[in-house]
Amino acid sequence: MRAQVVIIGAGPAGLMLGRLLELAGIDAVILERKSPEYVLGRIRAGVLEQGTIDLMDRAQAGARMHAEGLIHHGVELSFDGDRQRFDFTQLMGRHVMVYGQTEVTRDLMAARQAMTIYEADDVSVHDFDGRPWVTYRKNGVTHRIDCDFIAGCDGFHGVARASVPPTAITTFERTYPFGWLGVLVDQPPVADELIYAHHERGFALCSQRSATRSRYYVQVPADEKADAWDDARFWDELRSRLNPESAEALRTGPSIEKSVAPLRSFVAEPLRFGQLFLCGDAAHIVPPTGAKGLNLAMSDVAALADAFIEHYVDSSLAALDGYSAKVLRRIWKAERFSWWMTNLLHTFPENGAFGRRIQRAEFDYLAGSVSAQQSFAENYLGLPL
Ligand code: RFL
Ligand code: PHB
Repeated sequence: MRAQVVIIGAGPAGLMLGRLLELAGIDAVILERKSPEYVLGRIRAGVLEQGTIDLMDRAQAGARMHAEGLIHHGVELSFDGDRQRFDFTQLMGRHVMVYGQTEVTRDLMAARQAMTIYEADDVSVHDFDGRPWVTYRKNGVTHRIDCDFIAGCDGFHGVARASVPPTAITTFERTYPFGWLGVLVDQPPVADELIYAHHERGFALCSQRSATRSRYYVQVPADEKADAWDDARFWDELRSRLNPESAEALRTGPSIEKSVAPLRSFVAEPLRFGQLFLCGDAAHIVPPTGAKGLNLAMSDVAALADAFIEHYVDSSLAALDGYSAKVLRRIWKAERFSWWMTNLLHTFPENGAFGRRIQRAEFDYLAGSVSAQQSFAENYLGLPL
């Protein structure tokens, strides 16, 4: 088989890239290791920046998002029970949308007309410095696809980045000694807007998926197992980290999903190796605190799709040549913001009493300075593409 572009991974990055290319008349095949049901079962991001909303519209996949997504005009930060609301509309004249990654993925799957090969085993990339080809195994039979380009949209543990010779790639990484234990529950959210809370016992986040479904997280040690937390223990811990009014308003119930996600900052450089390009979590990871991971994946995809279109339509390689440097500048800014927000709100016992006082001073500065609030809002809402 032959295709112009082979995309590895049918997460949000791969599906969006595939959709933008098919709308431009470019023949792109997606290879995904898991089944569609498995991909849709992963509960992840919940906050979409305007750039992501616009991209869903460009992909002609935005109708349900506009009907069901919740527009959020602000967010609350709370520090040891003291609350500060950030009014996005007033500070920046913009907003975000709460719409689950699962739904984004479902809408992109439904919009796609071209071929996605699910349950493709042993995907491997060949000769990406020359004329690339990709092999995979399906139902025990090995297949080969010859192509012009390969897009590695296969997440942090994927095969694309791992196939690059170590001497050709530099990686930058910070792991945090904690993760987030997340719970999904069919109960109305504790508040209309998201609450990011710092407490001596650790960070907590109150998020939501709809008027009747909520998503909550608490900071736990990195090696914590979700099984060690029955629902009662989770709700008690979450309540203890919130301000008293929110703790009182919390509506609990049986969890419908519970999992621990590790926190990591990671960037690979460059993001192009011959005819192989990296996009999304295959290229970078941010801790989820700034709600940037999915949005950053989407902004990589927008740049790469435009570069492929420029190549096939205008016969120009300039945008493909510029892809890595262009997106890395934006990636590092999102890394900085996610790292900063993680440092502000989590408990780092190793930083001691001095570290806590600095965190408190940072919070007080944010609470008291309109310029600091604007800077926060500008980053949270998403920097320009
Ligand atoms: P994905 O979603 O990991 O998809 C990669 C796909 O590639 C497949 N794959 C392979 N296929 C074929 N062959 C192989 N060898 C393969 N190896 C892997 C996988 O099965 C998968 O289907 O990466 P992508 O598309 O780059 O998307 C990135 C986002 O998923 C991620 O950045 C966000 O979920 C991060 N994130 C958040 N981002 C936000 O923008 N806002 C948020 O509010 C937000 N909250 C979160 C988050 C991530 C979290 N976790 C679990 C890490 C909250 C959490 C808890
Ligand atoms: C979520 O709803 O899952 C979510 C929201 C905001 C974040 C991270 C995760 O910063």
